[in-house]
Amino acid sequence: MTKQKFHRKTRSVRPLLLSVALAAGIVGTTLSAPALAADITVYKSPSCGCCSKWADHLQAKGHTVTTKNMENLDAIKKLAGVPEGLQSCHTAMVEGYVLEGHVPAKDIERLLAQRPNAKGLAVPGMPVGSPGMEGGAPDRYDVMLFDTDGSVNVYGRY
Ligand SMILES: [Cu+2]
Repeated sequence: MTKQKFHRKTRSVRPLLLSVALAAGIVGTTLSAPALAADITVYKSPSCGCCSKWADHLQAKGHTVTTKNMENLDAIKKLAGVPEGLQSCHTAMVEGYVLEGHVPAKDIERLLAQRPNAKGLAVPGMPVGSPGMEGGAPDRYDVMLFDTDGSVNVYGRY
């Protein structure tokens, strides 16, 4: 009698666990919430519209963005160690990494999951079609992984 009761209980627990996992986003790939929501600080000039659009893109992907407006970004880029050839409109920080320019959230999420030994990611210039630079015929562009020793490698291709 007691054994039968136990069996009945375990059978009903399984579907419950599955639905909890689904609700938490553990099961299923169609949910848009990122595995890890990151805190990203964006340094931009107050008049930069595409910088704000990039921040909107990150927020739309579930990340928390803090924006710091400043007239001159040279100091922050130097402090962050962004190589001159990789510079763009805005510079951002996330969990010890530097983000320069219109880096897609997807690559930031991969960076935070893989945690490579590097300084950060950059999308040099402002390619059309990158997040925050929508409109017009999209350019092809690369997301670059850069390090303090001057090494630069392709991290993502678009
Ligand atoms: Cu821009």
